[in-house]
Amino acid sequence: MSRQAAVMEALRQGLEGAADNPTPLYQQLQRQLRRLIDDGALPATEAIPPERDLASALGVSRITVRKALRALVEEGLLTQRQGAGTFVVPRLEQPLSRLTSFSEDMQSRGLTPTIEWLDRSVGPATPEEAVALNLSPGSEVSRLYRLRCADGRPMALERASVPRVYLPDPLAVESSLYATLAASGYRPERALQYLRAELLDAERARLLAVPTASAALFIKRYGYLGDGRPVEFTRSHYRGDSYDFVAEMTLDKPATR
Ligand code: 16G
Repeated sequence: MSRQAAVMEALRQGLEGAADNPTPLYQQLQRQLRRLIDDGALPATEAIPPERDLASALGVSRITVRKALRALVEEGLLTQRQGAGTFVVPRLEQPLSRLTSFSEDMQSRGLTPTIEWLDRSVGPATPEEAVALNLSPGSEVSRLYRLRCADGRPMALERASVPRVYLPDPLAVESSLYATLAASGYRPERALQYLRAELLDAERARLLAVPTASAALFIKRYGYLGDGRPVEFTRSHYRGDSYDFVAEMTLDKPATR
């Protein structure tokens, strides 16, 4: 069976009994397509079957198909290219061994990074920040809270805290935190990163343009200067449907005697 035929078959099975289901038909189709995208059954390189083929194979109207596809475009999972068809938006891979910035990661993939600022302020370190940044009580930190987008598509929410001695004015960061820190000689040279899965609350989901309780990767990054002083404490929520973090591993060589 060709891949397209297998996709149609999976969709047909997924929609069995759809008429008895109170959920609107286009939402049921949207859910089935999302499942196939998540499973990797629809590769990013191939156009998904045209609207009329989907409609006739599934026995639904073209309007239903169009609404389902449009909803997935709005979710950021599909993209429509004029004259070429509808494609799955590729997931982004980020190697875990290199200390790069969001701006650099996006630019290296030919994507344009943009920011929606949610907060840029200065204040006394919270107990969590004081521990993370090894600050004494009352020390000031600069805070940046931003929605990070790639080609206009929301990708991650990031809340960064930097000791004020290294970033006196958070408004100095126009786009890249690392570029601003590098300009004054304080770019992190080493970092520790902790990743865990989380479900997005309603507010974060709204900002990231996904349904409430969607999966996200919650990442804490502790960045250090060359001499070991902590310079960055960042907590990020990356959309789980858009990002793969990739680590290369090698087998420990047995000690030679
Ligand atoms: C990345 C880092 C974040 C850092 C930011 C700087 C992860 C999980 N997080 O998003 O800790 O603050 O890059 O990016 O990779 P910028 O220089 O573009 O502001």
